Amino acid sequence: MSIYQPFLDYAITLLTEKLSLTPYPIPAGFERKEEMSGKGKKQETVVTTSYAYQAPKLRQIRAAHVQGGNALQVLNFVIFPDLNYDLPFFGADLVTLPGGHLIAIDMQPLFHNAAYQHKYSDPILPLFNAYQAHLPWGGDFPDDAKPFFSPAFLWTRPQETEVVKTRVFEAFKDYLGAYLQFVEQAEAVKKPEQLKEILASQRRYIGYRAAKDPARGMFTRFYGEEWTEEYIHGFLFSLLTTPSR
Ligand code: DBV
Repeated sequence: MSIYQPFLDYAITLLTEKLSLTPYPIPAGFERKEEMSGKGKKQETVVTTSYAYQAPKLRQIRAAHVQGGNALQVLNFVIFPDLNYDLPFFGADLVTLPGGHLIAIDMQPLFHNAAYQHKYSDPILPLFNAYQAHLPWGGDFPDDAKPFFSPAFLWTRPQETEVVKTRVFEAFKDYLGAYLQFVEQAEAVKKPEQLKEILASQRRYIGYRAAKDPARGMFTRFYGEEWTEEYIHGFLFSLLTTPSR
């Protein structure tokens, strides 16, 4: 079984319990994609499955799960709030490649000011500090990505798979639980000025992530350019207005 299947199962079960989840459309042909990759003994089937839901206050909850054998496992899980809430994004990028594991978990901020940090980062700092003691900072990451992370960004490159299955899984659960508390407390924004800023910030985030998706190379190799660009722009990072509910 994939290392990240329990993460996905946990998240979907928890969200189903706590929220009124309904399906969010996945474009045809993107629910599941499977291709053979590599040659000879190194041949592996790479399967990518997609999951998507919506809930009150949350316009898209979506996951992409890539399974290509022991040395290629990815779970990218993002929650995009409705455009009339100032909630951060919940972002988890859990990546296992031949070189090791790469873990990014954060409540990705819409704004960088003291009030926003006080509201959405400070409450997470105790969790962050507790986990960082065991999950050391993962080192450099792209400068232009920095505006999209919070002071509670858990970014680490564990050597041991066991650490992913234990500490990282615990961190994922705790961050997701804390996120759901924010969601519960969140109240709709009414001020037109603020709504405009939220929309602009969500656009910046989506634009950046679609443009700089670190999985672009991998997906293009496995599934070709056309599929990959459609998947990134039409599903992973898109600002479709959700169907009315
Ligand atoms: N990353 C995604 C999606 C993925 C995915 C949708 C479905 O956004 C996978 C798959 N991330 C993925 C893969 C790699 C990374 C790396 C396959 C490895 C790429 C490689 O080594 O070839 C956080 N993810 C990374 C890196 C970071 C993140 C910082 C290292 C990139 C680097 O060093 O160049 N999460 C990622 C990120 C943002 C975020 C960049 C920006 C806002 O939220």
